[in-house]
Amino acid sequence: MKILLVYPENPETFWDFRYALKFVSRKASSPPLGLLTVSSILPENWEKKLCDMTVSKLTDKDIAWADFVFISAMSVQSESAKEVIARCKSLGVKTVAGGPLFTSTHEEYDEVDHLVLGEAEITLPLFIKDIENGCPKKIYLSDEKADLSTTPVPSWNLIKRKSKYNSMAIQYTRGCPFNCEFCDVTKLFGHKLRSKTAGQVVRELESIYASGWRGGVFFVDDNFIGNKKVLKNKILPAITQWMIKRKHPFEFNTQASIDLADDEELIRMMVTAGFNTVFVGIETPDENCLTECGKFQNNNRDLLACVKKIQSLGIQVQGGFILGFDSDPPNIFERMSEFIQSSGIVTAMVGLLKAPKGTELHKRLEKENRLLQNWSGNNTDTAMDFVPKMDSDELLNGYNNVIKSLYTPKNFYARVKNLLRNYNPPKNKHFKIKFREMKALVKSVWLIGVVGKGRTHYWRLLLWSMLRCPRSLPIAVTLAIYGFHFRKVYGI
Ligand code: B12
Ligand code: SF4
Repeated sequence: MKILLVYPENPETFWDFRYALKFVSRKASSPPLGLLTVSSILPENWEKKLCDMTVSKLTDKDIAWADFVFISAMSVQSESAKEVIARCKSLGVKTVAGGPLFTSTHEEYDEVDHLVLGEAEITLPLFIKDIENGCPKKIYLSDEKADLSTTPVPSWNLIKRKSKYNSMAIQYTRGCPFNCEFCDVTKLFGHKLRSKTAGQVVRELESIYASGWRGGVFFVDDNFIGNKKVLKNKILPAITQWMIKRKHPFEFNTQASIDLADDEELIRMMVTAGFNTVFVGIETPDENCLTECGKFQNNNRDLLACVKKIQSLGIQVQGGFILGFDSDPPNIFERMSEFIQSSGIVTAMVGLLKAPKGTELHKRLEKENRLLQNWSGNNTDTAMDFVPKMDSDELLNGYNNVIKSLYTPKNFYARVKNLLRNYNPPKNKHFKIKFREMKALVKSVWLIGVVGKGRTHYWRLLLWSMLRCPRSLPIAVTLAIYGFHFRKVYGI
């Protein structure tokens, strides 16, 4: 059996980092881990090829080669996914679809031959058995969640052009114990935290290492610190030992809840293991809004102090923020900008509240008769998918003002300085400037420092970092490049 695994194209978004990746001659942030995992579950004797359309073109020849085209996608990729399905149809090749887009909106994909939904560890073996018996069904659905301790190592051998990616990826846990009203992670993966063992994590690190990769590795867990005890006693010591044995080939980033700030020992252990960046869902500085969306882990704490603490111990914080809650007070826009500006969160994804299908928010708004169109899948687009409590124009204007104020060169560079004043980068004896990074620096000098908007701010930042915190100079350049991407995406 010949299987072509296809990851459709992404539109331009905040997180696709396309303009920043050009500086380091990369095309995508990370490979499609879902498809690599699916491939590892397929029978060994089936032939497999991967086409990640972010890094390479999908040709008719590729499609015609396959007995089945397996497609995985997020909602944001729906347009490209539909095109791929139509192309397969016209070439007479059967399609199999799974992953978040199809799991949350499968009723919109009648043209797909086989919808294998939910977690592949559960539904894919049923499909394989039916294929082998010549009676595959249209749809495979299950509420059962996989036991990750039996998930095989993803098929890294399928990635032929690793140099096109900025980082590789590992998933240690699935599921999240929290219950934020707008979030579909818990709908897709449940509340119970399920994890791989330390042995599995080390095997995955080893397999990425053996594939020749050196550089960034993204732990894609929705909340890496979901079980702090196991993390401290087993996982982080295992990662640290492995990193020492292999002479520190990787740098890690991940996602975590804000209570990371409560555990200094855990932060220090993460830094020792090689973590340098964490994405935190902060959402809003307003207590009532936090209560409204059920983000209780963020309530009753000094969020600013939490961010500063994580940064000062050596981990950069990226943040997710939301405007459009029913409880948003009229001054939320100023408060949001002020909070982000003084936090030194340089990569601040501010989105309008969205109500993905299946979420508690979607259910509530449906009852309240406030739903409009379907969500596009992009958290930072400005089309409302429900009727907000605040006047729509006021909300949109306020939102646009927040974005403009955060990403205008003056404020953006001031925020980078805010971070670097407080951030304490780990002394990295293993850090070597690579050719690619030198090229990025040269490109940044030309594109940001000579022809770019806000070039004086760029030079001031570089000079300031050289004098005040020379160890942070590579970070200053990287963040200046991020700024270039954000300004392009937001048209600033
Ligand atoms: C890593 C990640 C990213 C990476 C993408 C890397 C990549 N190349 O895929 C980055 C940071 C770039 C990213 C960006 C975005 N992301 Co994202 N991301 C994730 C995250 C945290 C992990 C994905 C992952 O690797 N999981 C591990 C693998 C093993 O799981 P999986 O892909 O789900 O695959 C399993 C099953 O779904 C299934 N499966 C998957 N595909 C297939 C295919 C077939 C044929 C079959 C049978 C089964 C199957 O089997 C797998 C094993 O069980 C998820 C959350 C999550 N917990 O999954 C969000 C998530 C996928 N992202 C999401 C969103 C919204 C975004 C953004 C739109 C946010 C934004 N505002 O910009 C952007 C899009 C940017 C862009 N244009 O690229 C949503 C998608 C919701 C949806 N319904 O589509 C998720 C679910 C998080 C959330 N709820 O907010 N993301
Ligand atoms: S937003 Fe984050 S913390 Fe909240 S339920 Fe989703 S994954 Fe969990």
